[in-house]
Amino acid sequence: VFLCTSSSLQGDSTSNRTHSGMTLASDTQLFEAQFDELVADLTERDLTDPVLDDALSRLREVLVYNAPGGKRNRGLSVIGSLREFLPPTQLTQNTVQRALLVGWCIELLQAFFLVADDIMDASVTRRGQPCWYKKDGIGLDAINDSFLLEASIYRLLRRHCRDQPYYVHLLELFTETSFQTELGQALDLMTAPPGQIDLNRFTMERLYKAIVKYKTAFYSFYLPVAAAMYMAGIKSEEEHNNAKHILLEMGEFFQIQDDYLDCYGDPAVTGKIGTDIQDNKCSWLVVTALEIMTLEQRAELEACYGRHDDASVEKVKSLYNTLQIPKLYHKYEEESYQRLQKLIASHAQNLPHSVFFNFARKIYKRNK
Ligand code: DMA
Ligand code: MG
Ligand code: MG
Ligand code: MG
Repeated sequence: VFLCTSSSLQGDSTSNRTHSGMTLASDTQLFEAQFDELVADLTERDLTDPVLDDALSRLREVLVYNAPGGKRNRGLSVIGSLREFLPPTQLTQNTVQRALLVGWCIELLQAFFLVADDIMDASVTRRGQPCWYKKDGIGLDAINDSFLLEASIYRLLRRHCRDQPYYVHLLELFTETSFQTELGQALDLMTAPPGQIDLNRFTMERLYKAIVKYKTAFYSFYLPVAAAMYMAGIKSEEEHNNAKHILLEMGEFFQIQDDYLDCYGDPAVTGKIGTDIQDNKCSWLVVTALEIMTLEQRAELEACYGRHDDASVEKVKSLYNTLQIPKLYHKYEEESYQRLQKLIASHAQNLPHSVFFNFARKIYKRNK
């Protein structure tokens, strides 16, 4: 089922041609193909009590609406990284399938965070469709749906990885990473109380960097690579710390991009409508603006940040433009990439540099 003749997949640049003229399905295709299997796994196997039928069909709906449709960088980088850590001979079909499955677990963790995040941030769209809680008849029941997404991770890991030597490492990695993300979300939310504008709170070094490290960098960057490392039998704390050092730096930049796109991205491309200004968020844009603005501009910002009326939001945006924030962002992006290259050279040590460059290539200059 995973092996197709080259003619059936001609022109598909994502698949890999073998020397025998056959075309091997790409990891992306294998990943896609696994989703239905995983949904069936979670909703049709072992919980067969008919009284649960409605709840399980709700779970199916939640999974289908919220798990696919993203960029899948996190999910795909588990198998991507594992291919760099292990020689091809050790990558049996079962190993590949398990890496894809662990990748989906990361996508489920992401879906869990996003369903909740959209409620907390009062967002409207996600991945080009209404946020789950915004759908008719869903509302705050979405809170329980987010718990279902999280619980699904551990059911899948148990079913598919329980007999693997790295099982406990993966469990600890997922629970620890979740905790870190939730601490980051707590900081993010506490710094942005609705209606209480206090620009003095927003600092780059003390606050901003802590928020983004915890709410985004651990789960988006360290988690997928660390999972692949454990699957490849790489357990040493030193190796993990080296990888973490590089990946958290990448994660910080990724969230800075997310903040930039919240204001300057095209919703038709990003699939989401920005809310950071209205939500009084400690965003890279506002923190950077605060570092360079005059006292008059600061007073103006104080009067219109964290408000929901269009006129106030527009005033904040025009302040950002006056301060040439887009230019500063692009300069920052360039510098960040240079810094990352140095970091990879100095900290990757025994780890294949390609793991980090593959990831970096996907995120720098992104517009979604
Ligand atoms: C995202 O922060 C962090 C998590 C843990 C989902 P965010 O609210 O800026 O994300 P988005 O812009 O996607 O809503
Ligand atoms: Mg959000
Ligand atoms: Mg948020
Ligand atoms: Mg954002």
